Amino acid sequence: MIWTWLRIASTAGSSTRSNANSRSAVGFAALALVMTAALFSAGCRKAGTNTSTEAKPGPATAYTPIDYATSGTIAGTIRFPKSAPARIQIDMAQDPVCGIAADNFSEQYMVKNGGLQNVFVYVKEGLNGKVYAPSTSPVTLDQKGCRYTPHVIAAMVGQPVDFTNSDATMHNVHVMAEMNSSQSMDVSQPPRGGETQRAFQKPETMMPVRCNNHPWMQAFINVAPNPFFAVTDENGHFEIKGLPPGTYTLVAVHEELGQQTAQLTVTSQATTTAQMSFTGGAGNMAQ
Ligand SMILES: [Cu+2]
Repeated sequence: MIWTWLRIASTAGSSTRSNANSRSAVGFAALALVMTAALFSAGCRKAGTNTSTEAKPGPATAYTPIDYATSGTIAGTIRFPKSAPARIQIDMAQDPVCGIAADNFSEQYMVKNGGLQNVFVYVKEGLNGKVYAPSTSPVTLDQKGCRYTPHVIAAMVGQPVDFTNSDATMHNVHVMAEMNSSQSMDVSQPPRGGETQRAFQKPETMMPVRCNNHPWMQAFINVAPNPFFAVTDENGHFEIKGLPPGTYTLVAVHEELGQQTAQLTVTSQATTTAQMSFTGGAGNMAQ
């Protein structure tokens, strides 16, 4: 009997769910059993708070601001002391558009004066639970001259990544993510068009990107857990600013050579120098 009344009252309640108190439902149930009405009323209010019309915004994520007045910097060079394998010229004749593009060379080992380019460097540990807001500025991975450019990119978790095609030929963006498998993509892009955007949700290093149309094309996407990351330039140099004073685990990841790890202490208004080397052969495998 009570169950029957509850079902009737519940039906009435659901039709008036936009009223927080659902007074008509409460009154209806009260005719039968005061206690039942009291129980139902409590339950109805609880259910009502879950509806989209009444949902209140949850507490905003408490992001830690970057305080450049008190923070420090990590800067340094990633080295590859051995002689690097020669870059190999890529035969692009299979596509007439690519065939007339500028010469294209393999980009696995980009070494200049011992400095290694395209190394993703990031702070892996030491932030003690601080959460930072991702930048809203997109990082762009373009297809130009039948190659991806830049060869290695990095974005923070939640930061948008734009994929574009500047060439007069059809390209394809095939991202082979593991941690971000829900964001994996295999998207064709028409000549000079097809802007596609993704925001990766989990930290992941060296996600391969391939073009199904041109098998030599390859790039790598890195997704950092915080805003303290960089990709080494043509001299192997990098700089990470805005770190609160503290001790950090810095990780450098290369697409072929794996990763290197260092412990560093950052102090306010100072630059801590990081020198890391890939000594050839595989280091620890990238994660
Ligand atoms: Cu392509």
